[in-house]
Amino acid sequence: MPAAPHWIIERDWMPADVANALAETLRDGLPWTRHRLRIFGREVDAPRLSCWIGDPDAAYRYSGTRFAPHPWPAALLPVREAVSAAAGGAFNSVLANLYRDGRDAMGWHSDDEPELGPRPVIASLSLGATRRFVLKARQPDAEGVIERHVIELPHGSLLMMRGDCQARYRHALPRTAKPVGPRINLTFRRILPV
Ligand SMILES: O=C(O)CCC(=O)C(=O)O
Repeated sequence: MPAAPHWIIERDWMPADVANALAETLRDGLPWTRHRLRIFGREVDAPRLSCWIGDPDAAYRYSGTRFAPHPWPAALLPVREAVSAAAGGAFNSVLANLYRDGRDAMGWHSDDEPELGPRPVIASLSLGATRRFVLKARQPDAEGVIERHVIELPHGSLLMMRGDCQARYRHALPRTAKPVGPRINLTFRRILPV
């Protein structure tokens, strides 16, 4: 398992058949919506579909919008347990994202909202098409170089971001011109009372 201080990935974390069944259940069963994002003071449609899921008190402010959580679907309860056990701490919410094809994407950002706390553990489970995930340092190093890492996220992989990952890096899931099928990503988070 390749490790870096601020993230770790386990590529075959969920068996492929379990991941197939989960992807199908979520794709057909979640109330997917297009979130609105505020970028440079302008409201735009997010280039993907999303669903915020969590315990009733786990409301989340994301890109200027407050999301009340959708209740946990039965299919996600064992996944929440297993991901929490892998992370060594209980998650009370998950942002589900559906990337319908290579045109859907996630722009540069850090998950650094105050309700996540200063050094959040965020566990990111990928289902479906492999997509490229990119991390970029927020500040140049002593030589003026911006550190950059590219990680392929295959079906059933679990990426754990932790420590100073959000404070030191931004991350993105870029568009791709390659023909790719749909992908669901689940980013488990612990929302703290603020
Ligand atoms: O889809 C992904 O792997 C990235 C998701 C993400 O960056 C987020 O939900 O904050």
